[in-house]
Amino acid sequence: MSRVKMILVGGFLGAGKTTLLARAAERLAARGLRVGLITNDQAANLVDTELLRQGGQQVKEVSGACFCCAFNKLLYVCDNLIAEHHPDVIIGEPVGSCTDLAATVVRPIKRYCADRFDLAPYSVLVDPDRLTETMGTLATSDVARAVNYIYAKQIAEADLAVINKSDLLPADRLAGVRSALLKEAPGVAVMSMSALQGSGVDDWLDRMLPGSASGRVVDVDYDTYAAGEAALGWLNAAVELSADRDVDWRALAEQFMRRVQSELRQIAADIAHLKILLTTPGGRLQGNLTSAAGEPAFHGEVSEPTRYATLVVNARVRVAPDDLRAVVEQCLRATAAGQAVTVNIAEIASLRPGRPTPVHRLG
Ligand SMILES: Nc1nc2c(ncn2[C@@H]2O[C@H](COP(=O)(O)OP(=O)(O)OP(=O)(O)O)[C@@H](O)[C@H]2O)c(=O)[nH]1
Ligand SMILES: [Mg+2]
Repeated sequence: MSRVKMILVGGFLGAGKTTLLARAAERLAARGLRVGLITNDQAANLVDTELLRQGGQQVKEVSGACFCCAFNKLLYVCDNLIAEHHPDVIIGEPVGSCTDLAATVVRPIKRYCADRFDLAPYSVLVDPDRLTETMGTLATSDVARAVNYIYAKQIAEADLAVINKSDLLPADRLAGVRSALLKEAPGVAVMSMSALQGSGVDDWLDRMLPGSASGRVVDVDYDTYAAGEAALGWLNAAVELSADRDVDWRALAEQFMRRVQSELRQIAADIAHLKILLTTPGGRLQGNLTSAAGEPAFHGEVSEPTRYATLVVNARVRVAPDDLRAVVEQCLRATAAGQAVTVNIAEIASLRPGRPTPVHRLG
């Protein structure tokens, strides 16, 4: 049996991992290769899974724990993908608040699964604005320091640090971002790309397909790591929306995102990533917000008015999970009421990620 190429794409929440998975899958298909994708989250109802699936990709998810804590489930899901779709390449996206993957996933795959998987260099995506913000300002609290700690460790363990969103980066800032990265991870290979626009994605694949992961294990203090993860409130919800006349779904989605942003701002809750996927019988609209002060970005179309839609909401915010849930539910109901839309929250989970307990740790 020939080995399946496996590519893991790490990086903090909102860095562009899912965008890269979608773009890379298209580029690999154009090269005649079959691709399977694996998403990962602390809970079910993932925007990422739904988005990639609706984009026509073969996707499976590991939900309920990160790849390192659900290592056997990751292998199980890979086996299912291989049995059902015979991929040449599997690309996996670990949870964006996760680190220590070199020791807990990369090295275990290399040691125990070398006969089945050929693991590519471990890539970590970096959002230039978040890097500047995280590394450039002094953290003012233990919580902020713990979140920054995760961010720094993610970069330090990369085989390849990928500066993403290069389309937003003036040429004169690239050198500064590169040197900030090298400060965190001396000697790490660095490249830049725009996963959204596609520039650099083929170059990246040309490094991934023939390359091998090394597993650059770094020291990780699990108390600080756990404190950083626990600082983030997590919310996943699946919602059904209906009305007795056609609805302007785009307006509703935009109002909802802006309302949540404004409410969270009022309680000084820092947004790591708020993402939604609104699906109607004729279209879909993705909304992302990756900072408290940023502008929500929308992709897709729901121009045909309809009476029904489904909405998946995923929020990762530095706030207590109960408060996050209260804000999301209240904003949802207020926005829907404004357009005479009925809301049925089919499933909702809000939580704090538990302490990471990896199945393996090969230092
Ligand atoms: N301008 C620009 N935006 C990008 C690029 N890549 C991703 N984005 C945007 O960044 C936001 C977050 O992208 P995702 O791909 O969802 O990020 P992620 O790393 O998967 O986030 P999590 O799953 O929450 O960890 C979305 O609005 C994307 O459209 C890029 O190359 N350029
Ligand atoms: Mg993602």
